[in-house]
Amino acid sequence: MPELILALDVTEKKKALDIACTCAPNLDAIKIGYPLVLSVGLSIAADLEKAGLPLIADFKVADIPNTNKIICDKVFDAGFSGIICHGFPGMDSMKACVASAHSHHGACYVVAEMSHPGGTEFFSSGVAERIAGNAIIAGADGIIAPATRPDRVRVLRGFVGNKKILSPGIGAQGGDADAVAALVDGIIIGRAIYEAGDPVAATRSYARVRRRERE
Ligand code: OMP
Repeated sequence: MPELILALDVTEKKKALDIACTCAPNLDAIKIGYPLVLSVGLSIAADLEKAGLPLIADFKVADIPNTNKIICDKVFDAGFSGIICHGFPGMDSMKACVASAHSHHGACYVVAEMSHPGGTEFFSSGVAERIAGNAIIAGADGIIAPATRPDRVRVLRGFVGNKKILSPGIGAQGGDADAVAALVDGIIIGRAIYEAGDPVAATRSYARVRRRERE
């Protein structure tokens, strides 16, 4: 039963809060990142508390361990309960994110393979598999894997076992929720919801997928 995670990549505070609060009953979490935080500030995390949902910070953290720790500590202190980091900087960098997340009772997700067409340029030839495996060794709570390539999600599942797979790329990027719902723990959807004429109806349209049991 995958969770439905809204990628709230809007750049206006009022719009962000309106969409978050009206769609919240049909969502499981909200992911925000650079578009919203650079537009309105990190304090949006506190503002979004009224939506009553877990907040995942998508900063795709990718630095040396010390800088990663500082970034992650700031994120969790601001009220987030999850962080997304990159795995390519290495095990020590990932571990710094995981340690910060767990010391704040939060979760850390590592990007294993990206969903856009260019995502196969460097994440191919076994790199995604290595990142996924290392993410689990580092103690991460899960990985990000592309809904645009369900076959790759299947392969990556073999490297992460029962850890979570959160999967973006549905809708605007061409991925099909039905094709990955049985394979993943969370589907991440942005434009198909926040650019819809009726975001609440768009969110509700995924209720059927949220209820689906894993095969
Ligand atoms: P939409 O394409 O509008 O549904 O948004 C997808 C969201 O997932 C955006 O916030 C992306 O930054 C994010 N995302 C990807 O699209 N692909 C990835 O490989 C990884 C992410 C992510 O880490 O969330």
